[in-house]
Amino acid sequence: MTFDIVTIFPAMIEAPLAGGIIGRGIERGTLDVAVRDLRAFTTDRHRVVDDMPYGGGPGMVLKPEPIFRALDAIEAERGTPLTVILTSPQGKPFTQADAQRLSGVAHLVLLCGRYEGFDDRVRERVTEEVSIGDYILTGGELPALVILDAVARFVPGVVGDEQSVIDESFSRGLLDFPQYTRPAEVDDLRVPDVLLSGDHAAIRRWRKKEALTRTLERRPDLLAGATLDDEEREILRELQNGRIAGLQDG
Ligand code: JA5
Repeated sequence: MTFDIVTIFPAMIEAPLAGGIIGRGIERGTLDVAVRDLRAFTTDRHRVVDDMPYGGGPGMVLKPEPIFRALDAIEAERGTPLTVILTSPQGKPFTQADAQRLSGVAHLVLLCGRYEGFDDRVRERVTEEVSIGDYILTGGELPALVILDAVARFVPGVVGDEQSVIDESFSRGLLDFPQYTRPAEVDDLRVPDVLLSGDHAAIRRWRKKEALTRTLERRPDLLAGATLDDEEREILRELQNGRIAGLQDG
């Protein structure tokens, strides 16, 4: 899968992509990321990419022509109509389902905003406008990296166990249960006894209870969309009744 990322800060994109699972995907050729410096698509001596907003107001707006030229160049090079993603707080919330769906597109263009954002006419060339959360950032580079990371995980060969990536996206809907590794005690902090018990049924039930407890406390909105098995539904009922009958450790 190929990504073209258009930015005025190429180093902000290149450095984080050098390491980790995504970096390995690029090294192997499973992923191809082309970082495009927006200033390379200016035609003036000072390589200006921004200008004052019509109607007045604070800050600057990204000029449309360099972006149109960048998209024309990418389209000419790739030889296909482009799928262009723009990140902004005005976009539709970007979800795990979006990440999986977009991983089926051979080639994505990510436009990184700066200043007060884009001249709205750029949206004529945008396929989808997405938000990664309800907060303001100084630019679209970090959201572009977030989207690339979430999408690239679904590309076959990027993450070791492909099936587990797919399974995760279906079976989740609850927050993860707590994880522990050795040692069994550190600074007086003990791993829950049930995890050392060897009782696999008890461990499974404990993990379900912990996942449900976390979800109920932190993200109750997720419960409406979660697929629960019979045991999880029973545990949830008990938690909602403020009871914990029949459970170890809690
Ligand atoms: C800021 C110029 O969903 C959170 C987001 C904040 C933000 C995004 S997405 N893009 C930009 C931007 O600022 O382009």
